[in-house]
Amino acid sequence: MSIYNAEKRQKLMRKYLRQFDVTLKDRAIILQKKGFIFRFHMFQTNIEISFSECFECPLDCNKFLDFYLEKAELSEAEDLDLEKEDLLLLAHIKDILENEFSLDYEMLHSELKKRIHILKFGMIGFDQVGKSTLFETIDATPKKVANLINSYVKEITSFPPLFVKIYDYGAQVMENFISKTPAPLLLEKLRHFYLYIVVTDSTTQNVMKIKTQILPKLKRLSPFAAIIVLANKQDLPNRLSPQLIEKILGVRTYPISAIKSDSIDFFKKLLNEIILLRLEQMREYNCPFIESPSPSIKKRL
Ligand SMILES: Nc1nc2c(ncn2[C@@H]2O[C@H](COP(=O)(O)OP(=O)(O)O)[C@@H](O)[C@H]2O)c(=O)[nH]1
Ligand SMILES: [Mg+2]
Repeated sequence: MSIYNAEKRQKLMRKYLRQFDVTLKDRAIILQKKGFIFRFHMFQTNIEISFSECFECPLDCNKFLDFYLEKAELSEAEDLDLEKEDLLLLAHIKDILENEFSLDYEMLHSELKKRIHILKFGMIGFDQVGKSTLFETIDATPKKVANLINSYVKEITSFPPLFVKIYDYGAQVMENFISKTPAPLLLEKLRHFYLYIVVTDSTTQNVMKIKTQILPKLKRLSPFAAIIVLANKQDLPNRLSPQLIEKILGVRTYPISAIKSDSIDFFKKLLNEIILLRLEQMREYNCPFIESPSPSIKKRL
């Protein structure tokens, strides 16, 4: 599509959209209905649906369900000069506003709520730096991640209603991620994380590779995700100090030796603190999807 065409299409769409109760933000078309936010994007064929309560909430959960636009009835009055895809998008907008949109709203509600309660943490780093050694210390049964070689997930369920999934990826997966042409499926799977735990063996070479090959990619993939660095193998000689690594990477860095029990305790405490902080933050912003904890849970925390 030429720039001229895109501009012309946008202009026409904007003109036509004036008659509807929608908000326009750049190329996004946002409408609220039945307790949900529907976000369309001009020239795209998907809708993102989230809870109305999440609209303009300062927390960055970024939880929505993606649907693809199916066929819709195009009325003859709407021929205009619009392209077929734009007419389809408009037809969907109209359907939603007029309650003609066929969607299982109950399913949508429960599915979205489930997503809001899930926090995804990813162990990221090159081969042999200690990711799996740390992952193994988490008390939960590992499950294989579908479609990814040598990759496992563990689920932490001791912070209801939050449900934390921690992922450990195999060497091939990480190789693919840092390659020039990572698989779209992998990028999709690595998106929307709450936290990336980047592990380094604390050598200069490894830290520099993280700086140039991993961090920029993670930031592009999930701009809202938190990132921490674990400066591992501090027991070995000639390792960079966590202070220096933090300075080089510009990311909060913690020193550890994954083969030592005090480091494992520290790692587990760190994860617990991060989960608790998130829970507190959600309560502070009165997230309606976080019920107040029962007295027994409060005591345990
Ligand atoms: N000396 C030392 N060895 C470690 C440390 N952490 C992990 N290792 C060893 O480094 C190797 C690679 O660890 P692994 O967890 O499989 O790395 P991964 O490829 O990042 O998952 C194993 O032999 C571990 O025992 C550490 O802190 N110090
Ligand atoms: Mg591993």
